[in-house]
Amino acid sequence: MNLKTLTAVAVVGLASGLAHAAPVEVRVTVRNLAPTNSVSFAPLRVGFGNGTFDAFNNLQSAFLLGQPDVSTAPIVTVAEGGSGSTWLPAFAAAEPNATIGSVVPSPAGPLLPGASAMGTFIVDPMVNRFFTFGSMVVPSNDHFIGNDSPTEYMLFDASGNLVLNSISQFGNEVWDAGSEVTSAANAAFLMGGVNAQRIDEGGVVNFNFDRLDAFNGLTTAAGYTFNRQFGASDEIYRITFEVIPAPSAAALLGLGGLCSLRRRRA
Ligand SMILES: [Ca+2]
Ligand SMILES: [Ca+2]
Repeated sequence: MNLKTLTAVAVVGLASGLAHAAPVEVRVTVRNLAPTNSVSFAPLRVGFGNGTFDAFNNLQSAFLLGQPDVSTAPIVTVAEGGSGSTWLPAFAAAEPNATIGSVVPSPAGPLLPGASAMGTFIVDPMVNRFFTFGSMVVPSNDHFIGNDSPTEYMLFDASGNLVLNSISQFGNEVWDAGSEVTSAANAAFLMGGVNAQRIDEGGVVNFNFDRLDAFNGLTTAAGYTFNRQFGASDEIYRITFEVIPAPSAAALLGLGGLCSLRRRRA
């Protein structure tokens, strides 16, 4: 968020008095903690919401949420393509006041083992107290990480204070979306894999990570030879949250004055 936006946010906050909590800027950092040559992750799709948007349930087929078939179901766009192309709009439709977006590595691409990425989001901490996420685990056909319950991760308490600093994902928290049959020929992030091809699995969302062994010894799109390695209790991914302190109102008004001064002189 640039200075002008910050100033505008502050002025709106001042004008509306104390009836609404001021939005806060939240920095989200993600880290791939999987062993070298193990899994990579697609950009993290995130939503700060009121705890109602729910794209899947354990042991049920992926929710369609308005899509014509499972191949474009919101959690399946995350799990099979890493894109969130229907997950993000479905979130926005379910919760118009939610803050949604992505944490994308720089340069854009999969988050390789050992790498980290960061994004910042403007969040109303009184209204959008819950955090929901999804990211494709690659190489795979339809594996992902994400929260089943939309109220599992409460970021802010009723007063708007940040009460959750990090979320860890362990090996046994990797899901198979049950939407696409495991096949190297149709896998994402694999040399020779054609991700657009799919064989419908007709299954349910279920915890599974050892099916990833189908790709052991194969060359990934990043050039490394895949080897799953991690076990059920190994932390493979971590999301951390920080509220970026806002400058005081007086400081912001001072900065606003400075900006006007500069504009007048320019
Ligand atoms: Ca659910
Ligand atoms: Ca599958």
